[in-house]
Amino acid sequence: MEGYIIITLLIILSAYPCLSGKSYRSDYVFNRKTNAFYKLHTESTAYREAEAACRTEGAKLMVPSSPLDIAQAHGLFKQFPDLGDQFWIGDDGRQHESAEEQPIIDLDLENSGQIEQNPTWTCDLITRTGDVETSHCYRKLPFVCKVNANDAPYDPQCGVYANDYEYFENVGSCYKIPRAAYTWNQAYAECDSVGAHLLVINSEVESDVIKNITHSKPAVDGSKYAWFFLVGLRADKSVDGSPIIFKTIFGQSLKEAGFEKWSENEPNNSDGKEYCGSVFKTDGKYNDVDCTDLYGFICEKEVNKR
Ligand SMILES: [Ca+2]
Ligand SMILES: [Ca+2]
Repeated sequence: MEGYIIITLLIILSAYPCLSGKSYRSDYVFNRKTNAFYKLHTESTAYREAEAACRTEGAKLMVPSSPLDIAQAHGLFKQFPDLGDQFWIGDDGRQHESAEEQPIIDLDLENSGQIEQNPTWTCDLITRTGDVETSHCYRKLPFVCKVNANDAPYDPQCGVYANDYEYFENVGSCYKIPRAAYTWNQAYAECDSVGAHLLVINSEVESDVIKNITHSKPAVDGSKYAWFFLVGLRADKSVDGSPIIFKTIFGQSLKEAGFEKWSENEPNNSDGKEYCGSVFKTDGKYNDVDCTDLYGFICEKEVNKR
């Protein structure tokens, strides 16, 4: 009976990591046996981008360090049977068989310039069956990120599962510009996963703080225009010429939110495609942009609600 209770308790603790004192971003799952958090990225990217995406999330491409890691990855793959058979993982420093049946040098790709430097440059992947193999790094595959529980970042002042949030006492919020260019939906999810949200400007003071932050940080690689950063504003598409009304992610009008300044000649709904909000680095005011273009973005976490 006692054993049964202990086992039940262990099952409950592993199912609810917060009860066992281990929690991380909401998009990562905890494995009690490995004491680590994992995420399967279902979108396919080249190896370098996969590495960068894991880094943005405070993790690394998973390097399988035991059969338990492989079992964890297998469990994640099973939830997505249509994703293909191969997933990027981190380099374990060992040699592996090539996953390719074709010769390593593909003349078509070489002639098209897709092979940048070394045509034999290969990266590690894991198959659904748990084999570690190698393949061309430029191929686009889904991938697995991992972070050990002891390394998983948490910022107690800002209350976020991330590093590098900066607290501004005059506003009572923490902010971060992650080093990644995402679509509006991806940016929304990224801020949300760590316990923050896409920036909503609520005052002139906050607009000034944001202007200072955007000026003090280096440009975000991959952003369509480095001077725009996505924020938590969105509008429904215009139907038959109906007015386009931007609201915050909390459902407020800009007036209700406390700041409703648009940059000059904005919002202009350029090409009829701009239904997401950004802030313009130069003046700290809003501009509408295309929700599907990649931009840097600003996450906010209120610390002292005022
Ligand atoms: Ca705010
Ligand atoms: Ca615009």
